[in-house]
Amino acid sequence: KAMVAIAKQNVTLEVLSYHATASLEDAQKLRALRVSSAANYGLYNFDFDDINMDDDETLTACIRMFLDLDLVEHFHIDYEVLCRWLCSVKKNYRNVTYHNWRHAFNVAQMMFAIVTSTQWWKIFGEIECLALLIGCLCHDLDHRGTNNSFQIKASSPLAQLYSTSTMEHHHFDQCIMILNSPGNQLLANISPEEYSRVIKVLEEAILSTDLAVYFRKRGAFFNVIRDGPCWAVEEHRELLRAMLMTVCDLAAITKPWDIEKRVAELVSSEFFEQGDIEREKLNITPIDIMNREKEDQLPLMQVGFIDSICLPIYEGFAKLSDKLEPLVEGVRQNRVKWMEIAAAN
Ligand code: 5BB
Ligand code: ZN
Repeated sequence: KAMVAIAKQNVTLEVLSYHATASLEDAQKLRALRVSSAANYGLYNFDFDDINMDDDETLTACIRMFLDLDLVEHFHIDYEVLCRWLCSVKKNYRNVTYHNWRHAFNVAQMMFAIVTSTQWWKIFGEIECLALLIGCLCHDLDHRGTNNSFQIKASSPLAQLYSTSTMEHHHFDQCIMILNSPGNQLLANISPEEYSRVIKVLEEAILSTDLAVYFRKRGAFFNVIRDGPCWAVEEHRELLRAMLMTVCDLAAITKPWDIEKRVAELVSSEFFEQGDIEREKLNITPIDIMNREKEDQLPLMQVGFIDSICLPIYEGFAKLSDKLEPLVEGVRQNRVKWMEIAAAN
């Protein structure tokens, strides 16, 4: 038993020992920048695109979301701490092709667009809104561009630490580490009761971004939609929050074609890069989505992804609020585009 504990401790140290937050100087630079309006950044738009924003603008846009959801006032968040925390979160994303800071930022923007357009921020209240926004920004922290099954196959230290939802547990760990770092303590001024609740909702939110969790929970979610949800029931709200994380995480599939095409290429490149490592380092043949030699299958894979994963959840959400119908419409339009390309191949 003692030996297992020591082995576990060594793995934990290997995974978590390197950790760096942003400098006070980074925070002060951000603090001095002007924060534009949400409308100015396009934060209410479902067809939001970050392509023409520089990194500073992505950070000030995040500040705008915290301000407009009234989180800074309500939780007495110190403005400089918010700036430092945002810089630290950005810094703890790696320069991987898809699962980088820009992806996290886009996920948070979609959450903001959804809770404002539907007015669901009133259903969730400040605590859950805070947890959801932090959750979106942190949900892929320290992603290495490789998925859960890769961690298992490579017997990576992360897989030794967490046997299921491996990466998502790590993203949550990183999130907690930043929140506990001196100068980054976003939740320093809230009561112990509220703190516990934020962390609980935050953990559920980040762990829900594992697609395996989505598959496990979505049946219950569709039942709730069919029988009529009651937002006073915590179980229903919990399902809604979990599914909302998936909706925001996959939202590239709802966007105008030029955005969807660009993002799908990033996703695909990251998959291929994992496939290359699997071939070279693990001596295995990657599955089709990660196999460069099967690149021509991409359009049909996207159609499969849309039919099996995306359309059901976006259609479900459109039943909950007609404000969300544009998302379903976007998915349908992209399906037509991918079908056209598949037919031409
Ligand atoms: C998704 C679930 N996966 C475990 C097996 C493959 N499928 S899939 O057949 O629905 C599929 C999804 C196949 C190919 C895909 O992209 C090729 C470029 C996708 C796909 N996934 N397409 C997208 O546009 C997006 Br966005 C996504 C989500 C990517 C992040 C998923 C990360 C999960 C890590 C475990
Ligand atoms: Zn993600």
